[in-house]
Amino acid sequence: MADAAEVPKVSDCLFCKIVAGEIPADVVRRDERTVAFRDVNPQAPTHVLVVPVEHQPNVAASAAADPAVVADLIGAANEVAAAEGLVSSAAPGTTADADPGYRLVVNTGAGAGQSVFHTHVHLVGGRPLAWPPG
Ligand code: DGP
Repeated sequence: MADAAEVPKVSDCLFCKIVAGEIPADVVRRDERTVAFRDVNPQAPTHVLVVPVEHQPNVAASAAADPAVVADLIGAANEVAAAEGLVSSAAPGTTADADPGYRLVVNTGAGAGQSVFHTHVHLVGGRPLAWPPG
């Protein structure tokens, strides 16, 4: 893997520009391989996007190029969830009040609602979340 500083950004990619600091964002976590920032159009009290530094158009491409990045994204999302108070010490499966939890969503493809074609994981939480999603 190249160092983050050596990874070429895709010049017209919005999230590459956020990763590079060229477009402002409310960054809540950053390491050498991932950046997490608040969604500009939040759908819940916590709505954070976790993106890889290395540009790929979607999670399938990221997994093909570097499978470890998928674990990096989920690990980073869980850390942000904990920082947001969404990770409970209650036993899994207890009531929603005791274990409010969070949801990770990875829209993959325009038909699934993907609108920014740089891999990203939505971390959503802080309110009751219905299933199935829309
Ligand atoms: P998706 O539809 O799954 O590709 O999600 C893209 C998300 O990106 C969407 O929830 C809105 C968010 N978004 C779009 N533009 C910006 C931006 O300029 N800044 C931030 N922070 N979020 C953005």
